Amino acid sequence: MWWMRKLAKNVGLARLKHTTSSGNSTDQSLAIIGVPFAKGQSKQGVELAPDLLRQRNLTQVLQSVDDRLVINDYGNLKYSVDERLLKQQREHYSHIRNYADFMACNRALIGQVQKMLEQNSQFLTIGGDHAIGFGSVAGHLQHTPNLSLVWIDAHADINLHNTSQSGNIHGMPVSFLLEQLRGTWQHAGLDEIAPNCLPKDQLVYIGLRDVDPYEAFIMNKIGIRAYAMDSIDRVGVPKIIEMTLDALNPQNKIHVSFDIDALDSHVAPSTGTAVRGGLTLREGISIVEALRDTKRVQGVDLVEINPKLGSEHDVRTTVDSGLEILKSMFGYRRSGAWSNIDTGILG
Ligand SMILES: [Mn+2]
Repeated sequence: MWWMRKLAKNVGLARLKHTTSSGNSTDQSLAIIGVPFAKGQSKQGVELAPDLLRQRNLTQVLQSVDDRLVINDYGNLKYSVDERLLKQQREHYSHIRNYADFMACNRALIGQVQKMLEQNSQFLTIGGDHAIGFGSVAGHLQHTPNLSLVWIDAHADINLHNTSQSGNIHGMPVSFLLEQLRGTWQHAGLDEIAPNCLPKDQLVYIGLRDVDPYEAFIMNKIGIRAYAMDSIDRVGVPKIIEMTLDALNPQNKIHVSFDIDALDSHVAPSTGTAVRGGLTLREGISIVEALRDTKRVQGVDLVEINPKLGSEHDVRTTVDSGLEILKSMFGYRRSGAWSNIDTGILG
């Protein structure tokens, strides 16, 4: 397959760059990892998204935004489940579906993200369901402890093992990341696999509109900044962006975890837990543009695109929306850009 050939080429390139880099190179390089993980929820199909985005010319689309960006596609993540994790699942987390798979996949992703950041200036993780947000952000935190997280989503994904109604672990990844909730996962060995965690004041949610009662309680109790759709309606996206950036430490790098269901189901219908009344595509683009313009975004996730849900047209619409978000995230300017052209034309 073409992307595997490209992968082999790019891995060679990344190594070369890594070994010859003087350490202060201004080269921008973006690592891409696909994580075809679907066991955080119950619908099949979300595991097809990484390869579908590649077929829809993901790298070419990003390259067209910035021709100086070096893009290194690391292919799709592989993992294997060991007996120790199955034992943990049986003993402590039996009501969570696929806990052992979740942990095995995220452990592998934590290592992969650290490796990619040693070799590249930025990375993009493509899901899969949002359960992989744990490994993607946790890996980022192990490489860059001073990190801020913007979680753009219809859902808060902050359930605990004892508050989740469904047992679907894609509704829990944030609780694995937060310093203040570590104690609730005492059997998960988090201090061993991801000792650096996120302080609650460096997390901002944008786009919420379907939050469980226990999630709302937890967020309120520990004081998490969340701009749900009603806040956006009251003050508008520009103000939400301003408040988000004011809240985050300006010295920190930023991780943007973008769940496609943050967008309204009209522009992103092919997703497992679509909710009406979400962000318009323009609002989504405005938000990621503003984050990008800080020049501090170092890690991005795009998750929950499910090509098996909806019609062919629905799938195309959803993938197109995802690509628009990624384009803006990695440099596309709606007002035009001239940094790459020969400007001698006007004499
Ligand atoms: Mn989510």
